[in-house]
Amino acid sequence: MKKYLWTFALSAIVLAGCSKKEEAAAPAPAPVASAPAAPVNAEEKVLNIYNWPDYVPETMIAAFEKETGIKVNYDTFETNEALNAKLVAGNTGYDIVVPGTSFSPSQTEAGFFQPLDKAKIKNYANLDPAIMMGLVKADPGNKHLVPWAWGFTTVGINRTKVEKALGKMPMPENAWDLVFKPEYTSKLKSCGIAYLDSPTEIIPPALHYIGKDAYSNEPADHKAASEMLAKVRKDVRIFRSTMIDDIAGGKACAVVGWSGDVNIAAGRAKENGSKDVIQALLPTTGALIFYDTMAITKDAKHPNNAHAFIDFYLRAESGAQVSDELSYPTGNLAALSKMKPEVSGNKTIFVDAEYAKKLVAPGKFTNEGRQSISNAYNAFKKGK
Ligand code: N2P
Repeated sequence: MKKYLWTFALSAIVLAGCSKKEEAAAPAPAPVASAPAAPVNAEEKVLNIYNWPDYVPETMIAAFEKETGIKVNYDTFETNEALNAKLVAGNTGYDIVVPGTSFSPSQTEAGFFQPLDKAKIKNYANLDPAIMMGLVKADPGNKHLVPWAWGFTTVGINRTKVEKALGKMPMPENAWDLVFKPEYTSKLKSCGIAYLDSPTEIIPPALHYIGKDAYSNEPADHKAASEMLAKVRKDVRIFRSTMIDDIAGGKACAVVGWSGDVNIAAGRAKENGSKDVIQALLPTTGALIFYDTMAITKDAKHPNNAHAFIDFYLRAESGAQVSDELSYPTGNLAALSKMKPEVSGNKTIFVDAEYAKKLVAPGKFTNEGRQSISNAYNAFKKGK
């Protein structure tokens, strides 16, 4: 059983010798030993974070900067592949990165991250022990990874547009049919089908759909997934990982996307005055769960600031703000009682125990497996 058991419980810089003037005025040069010692944690007040787009509440970074005086440089990446390439190349310049579960085990194993100093993260206690237990397989001893948020890859739809495009054809029992079965995609292409643009986001659900292990490392399985996908290739118009605007703005009516992003799109469409019903679906055969986690890079220049940010993020209030504004659970148990009831009660954000059983647990790709997945995806995308 190679799958993980994921459970759902459900200072200013103090410079040494800063008083140069006084020293110069002193009758005799002060011995070096008497100069004020630099605190071990002296660090420029900067923090470089690399995270997914649409994943942090608007005011959170500014609030952290205001409280700590630490200036945050916040950059984003759209795929695990992009983050992984940076980590493999080394010297990322980032202090905190946020890998997903299909990549974090091998990255942790490769030594890309430094162990956390939990004594500096007092809010660590807010984390859900069940989720931390689930992360142990990816990160033995929970030494490097702290949950940012989790969700699942699923089918998202603009139900209003989908029903119109299907006409007399009823909605399928299995929602994956909408994006993987030619009978449906040939109709939905008129209102727009969008896929996440990443091999490791599309091949796993395709494998799952054809009844194979979603995290298979077997090239023959990848080929079979690619062949299934080839049948719907001409109907898929958009490949984009940041597809919130495509859904909210009406360019896409059926997507292979992330649960929270579909919920964000639903909220954005409503704000823009749309009456269309936009939903993250819970396919009868299950959706694919992911956990995105914070890690401090091994060569981080600002590890203390990174710990300070992780501690800030793990406040119950921060976790509640993330779920309230971005429709993703964070793994912060203490946050649950602080969030809006319509968020904690939303079954497409916090799935119920019954559906949780259907969620496909994350798996681990080997480097060879990932290469083969990439080949299969590229062949499909190029329409070969
Ligand atoms: C971006 C959410 C990223 C989730 N809004 C996929 N790991």
